[in-house]
Amino acid sequence: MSPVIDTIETLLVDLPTIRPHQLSMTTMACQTMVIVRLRDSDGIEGLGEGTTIGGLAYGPESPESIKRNIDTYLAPLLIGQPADNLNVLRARLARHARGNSIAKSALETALLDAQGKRLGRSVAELLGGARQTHLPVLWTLASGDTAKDIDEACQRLKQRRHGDFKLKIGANPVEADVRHVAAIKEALGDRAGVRVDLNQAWNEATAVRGIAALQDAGIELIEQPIPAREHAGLIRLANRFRVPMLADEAVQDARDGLDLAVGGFSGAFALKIAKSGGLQGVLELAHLAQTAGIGLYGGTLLEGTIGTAASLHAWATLPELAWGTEMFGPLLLKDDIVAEPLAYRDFGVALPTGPGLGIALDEDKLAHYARR
Ligand code: MUC
Ligand code: MG
Repeated sequence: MSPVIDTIETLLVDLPTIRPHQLSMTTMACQTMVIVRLRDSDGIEGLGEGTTIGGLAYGPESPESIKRNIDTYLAPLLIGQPADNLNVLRARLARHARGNSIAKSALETALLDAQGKRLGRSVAELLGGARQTHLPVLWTLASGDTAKDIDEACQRLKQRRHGDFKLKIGANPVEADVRHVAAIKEALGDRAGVRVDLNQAWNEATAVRGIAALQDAGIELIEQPIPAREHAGLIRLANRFRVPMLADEAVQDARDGLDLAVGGFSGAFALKIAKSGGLQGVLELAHLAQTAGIGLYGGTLLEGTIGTAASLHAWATLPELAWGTEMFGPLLLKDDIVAEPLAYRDFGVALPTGPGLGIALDEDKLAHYARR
């Protein structure tokens, strides 16, 4: 007889960041994660995480809405159901609840973790098997200060922690942003690749001006320069410049991916389990992109260790990540709620081993940081 899903508990967990993290739409001093603890009738517990950036600054789900919508609408759809058929459970969530991709991703992660523990298999194995066990990880420079960013990048290179850097820009006038980026690229030279993420900050005319200057400065990738809905504009920019465009907010799921590919987009997609409603959805997008010749990048919504590990299990199954990953979320946080942190070394991170996600909670830390 199949085990059934008995209980689903959600907790808001607030962890301070190691420094203010300045993006075009918000500055973060703290990250709030929604942690899911799903318990099945055979006593197995699955862990999940749903996390976004800056309350409602990044997208339509906030930590509080993720928790409330799981508690009120999504968990009751799962409780009492057989726990071991993920395709049926995923379809049930899709049929009865629209949107809420971060909440769905948190639940699917917990279901996969539980199923992996039950079968003695890692989540990557449940998804067909890992093709790599060490994934490259870049670092995001976003202190808001050019000299501090250069110093931070030099330290990370010296520690062999990160070999590429993404700069968050768009909060300042274009000329100031370009000066900031060019100074960092000049200081790092050929030692590191430098990319930028606008988080939708520019209009198309500003983007044409800004990207031309960034291309001249030697920047290797331009992430989401214009608003998410402007697919046609992003395709025009991709065709206009030598430097490739990375679609992030523009590509939530396979449907967006198809629209961009059919529209003639060239460049790359940022994959995020949170955008695509979980690991299976994000892999659907990844496979579509591969077929269309679009490059892949393992993206983060700055999740903590649980969400980062879940993403790593998905990325590990892919044959190629042309632009590597940015799975550095746990390193941006002052502390962690897991017993064993992820192993970051040699410009990347090791895929966790063991059944499920391969992650165990530190109950004391969780109790300390959980919101009351
Ligand atoms: C984003 O938009 O890419 C990734 C790194 C970071 O600092 O923010 C995220 C989200
Ligand atoms: Mg982005």
